[in-house]
Amino acid sequence: TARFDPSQADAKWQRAWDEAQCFAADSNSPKPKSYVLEMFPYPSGRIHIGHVRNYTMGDVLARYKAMRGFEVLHPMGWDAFGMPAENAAMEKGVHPGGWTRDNIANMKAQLKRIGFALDWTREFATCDPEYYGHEQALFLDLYAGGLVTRKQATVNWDPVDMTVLANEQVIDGKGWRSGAEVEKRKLNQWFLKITDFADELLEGLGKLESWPDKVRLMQENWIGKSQGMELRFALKGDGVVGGEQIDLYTTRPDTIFGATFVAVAPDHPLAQRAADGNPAAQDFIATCKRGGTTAAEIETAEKLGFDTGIVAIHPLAGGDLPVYIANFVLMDYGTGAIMAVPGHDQRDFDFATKYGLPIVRVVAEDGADAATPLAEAQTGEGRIVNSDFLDGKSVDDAKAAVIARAEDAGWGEGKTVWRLRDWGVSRQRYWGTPIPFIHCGNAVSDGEGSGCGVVPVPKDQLPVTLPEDVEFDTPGNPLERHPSWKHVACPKCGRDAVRETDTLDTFVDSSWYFLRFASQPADKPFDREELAKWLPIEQYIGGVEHAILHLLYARFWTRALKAIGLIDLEEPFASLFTQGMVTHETYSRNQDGRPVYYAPTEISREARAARLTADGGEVEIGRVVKMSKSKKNVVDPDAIIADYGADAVRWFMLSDSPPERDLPWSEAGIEGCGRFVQRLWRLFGQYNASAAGEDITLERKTHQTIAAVAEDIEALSFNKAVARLYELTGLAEKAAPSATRSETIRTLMLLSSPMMPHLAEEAWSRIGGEGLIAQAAWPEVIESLLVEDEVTIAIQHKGKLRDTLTVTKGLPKDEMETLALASEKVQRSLDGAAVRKVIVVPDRLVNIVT
Ligand code: ANZ
Ligand code: ZN
Repeated sequence: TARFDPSQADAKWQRAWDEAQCFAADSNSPKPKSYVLEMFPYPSGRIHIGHVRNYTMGDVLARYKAMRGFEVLHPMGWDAFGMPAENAAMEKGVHPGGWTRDNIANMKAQLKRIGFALDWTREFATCDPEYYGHEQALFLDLYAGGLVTRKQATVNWDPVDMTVLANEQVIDGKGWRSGAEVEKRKLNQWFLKITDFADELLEGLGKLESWPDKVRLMQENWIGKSQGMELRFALKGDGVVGGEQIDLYTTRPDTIFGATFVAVAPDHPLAQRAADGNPAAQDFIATCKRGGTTAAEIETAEKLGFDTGIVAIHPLAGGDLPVYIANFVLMDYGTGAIMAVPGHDQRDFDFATKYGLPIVRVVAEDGADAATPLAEAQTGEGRIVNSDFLDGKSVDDAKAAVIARAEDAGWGEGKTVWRLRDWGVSRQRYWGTPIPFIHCGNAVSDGEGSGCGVVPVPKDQLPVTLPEDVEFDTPGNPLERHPSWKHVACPKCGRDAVRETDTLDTFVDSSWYFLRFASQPADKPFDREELAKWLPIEQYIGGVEHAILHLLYARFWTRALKAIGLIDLEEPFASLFTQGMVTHETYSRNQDGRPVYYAPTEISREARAARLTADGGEVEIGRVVKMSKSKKNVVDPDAIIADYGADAVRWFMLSDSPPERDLPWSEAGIEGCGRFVQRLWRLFGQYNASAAGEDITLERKTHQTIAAVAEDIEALSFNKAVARLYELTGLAEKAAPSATRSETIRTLMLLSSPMMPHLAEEAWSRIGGEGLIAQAAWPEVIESLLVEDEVTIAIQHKGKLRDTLTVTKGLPKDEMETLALASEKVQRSLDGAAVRKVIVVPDRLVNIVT
């Protein structure tokens, strides 16, 4: 037979699947349902190899599930709002919508060329007014349910781009695009009350057994439940009112006798008061604010402090503790003020060392006592020392004792605090879902001072669509500048009012898209009964970079929608899989101290060196790292599909590396896959329906492979499934023609079809297989062929081996005995002697005693 030609076969079968509507999920099907989903892509321009790996895994599972008799929902769409579209608008003068639509068209064509079994009838982009209109409706429902608030929040404000920046967009205190010094501003922002669900979201993690442990742990840390105590120290000093107290939060009340000073955040009211009329304090606070804003940056920054001159009184020991302003204390955690215990907290230790404050040991680990000096903070377990009535207690007992004492005396109580903050969803950007509210009053120019305030857009006026005619030539939010868009009549009183010009964080769009995939009525976001048919998602697959935010937000939306009575689901993703990255070495040359990278296609690679094809000169070979545009170590999916065909690329994505590990791209690897495609094709060509004869060994191996590949796919161990298919292919190649061999070849078509669907379809059609292989059933396993079911047993008489017999494994004792006694050799040895006893060891031996 001729070579398999993907350039013909791929397109042909993709068309056949489309025409047969093979992958359109029917929610009315009587079959059991299975919802397989990969994280939908951002339409940045091109599909990259990471997408290909991600979607290939989901595709194999979806195709396999369909073969197992499930009605499979495997949809695809576009996470289409966001900053890159506006950046493109600013840089290239194109409209964000047009840019996005073009990218979607390109990327969709790319996905089609890989032959994914996707239900394109359910495709949507989050920038479709229909989709974001339903999102606006849900936002209003959440508002009505008390889960949306508007409050003042401190934001990073870029004064040049005139926009709020996320923490990640502030680099060394400067805006990532403008390079301008970022200011902290207090602005009214919209929030979703995720903190109402902190406890549930934490508890729920315990039930997500099919999630990777590392992802659960990351979410747990992000939610950050901390059991501690809030306590109050009395204050004295300049400017302090009599009886005034300061609120502190600690997780270590047991160390209270080790507290040697108090520290407050730079934006704590007490710090503000100390700065009043004190230029040195003002300078200090300004310095603190210039530092990075993330918790990680604050942790690692050098400790800085300013003595306010205010003094706090220790509630148990009675001594004076100076109150410092400290850069490592955060205003929005706990109470924004701490009792500092340098002996047992490293931050406090560093600070005390720098400012010459006392360090007192109050916990002694094994081998230490009250007098053992501290070279660093002791943060482990131990017995309490130097602590009056707590001496000798364990850490836990001492915590309880201090809380009890404080609650009695009224200066403190046990308290749980959370690291999780409400989710600020306001973005001062154009390319996002408009937040469906109208402001009546304050900003109105009709002379009237006040109006109706913040008014929801009536649902029958949704969607609030984005205006098309916007300009990106000036910084700031185009919605704010648009001449007419924001001016509307107040839905309540009819007077002039203005629309909210903030749009929603794009993470909102991806928090419920999986619901809309399952059910798409025109008049509402989803239909509850339809959702119940498909959800929860049986398998969700995506990158670990979404371990925290996207997955937590989606879990929160699901619970929030349940709380307001819209759905019946608690957790959207029954099982989660995070795949590894596709990696490649990098090629670069040093130019003026900076690396200039070259693409693999520009390189000729030798055993130890790499040369730039253009000039033949050597380039440096860098480490094997994630493929990225900036390092140019990317391969273009289109190019490799053109070279090797979709099936070879799919096969490569599944081979060699376990799916959770990184997959190093190699030219040799993809070439090997291309060769295997042809090898299978040759074997498929040897199918002969009229071959006769049995081959029990091959039959056994075939059924073992059917069972094992099924297990591997269900466990997402694709590389193992691939290895088994290699093995069976090798055996079938070597086997002599027989009916069994033809059956094995046919089975191989079915088993390989989730991975190499085009090749399998082509082979299937040539042997006259019924219908499309994509719709064929997974081969039945004959259970009895799974076990190596014959064993050789020994038969002894008078301590000597008289005969061996091959019997079925697990043969009952009495049958073994009967067979043994029936042996001619045994009868000869017995020579008529009376049998006194027969000892049978199952599957091993029969010992006859006379
Ligand atoms: C006294 C103490 C002694 C503390 C000790 C720790 C160890 P987690 O567990 O992460 O919740 N803290 C409290 N509020 C803070 C804030 N706004 N900014 C910075 N640090 C703050 O951390 C709680 C601990 O972090 C608290 O317990 C407090 O220091 C500090 F041996 O109080 B501890
Ligand atoms: Zn009004």
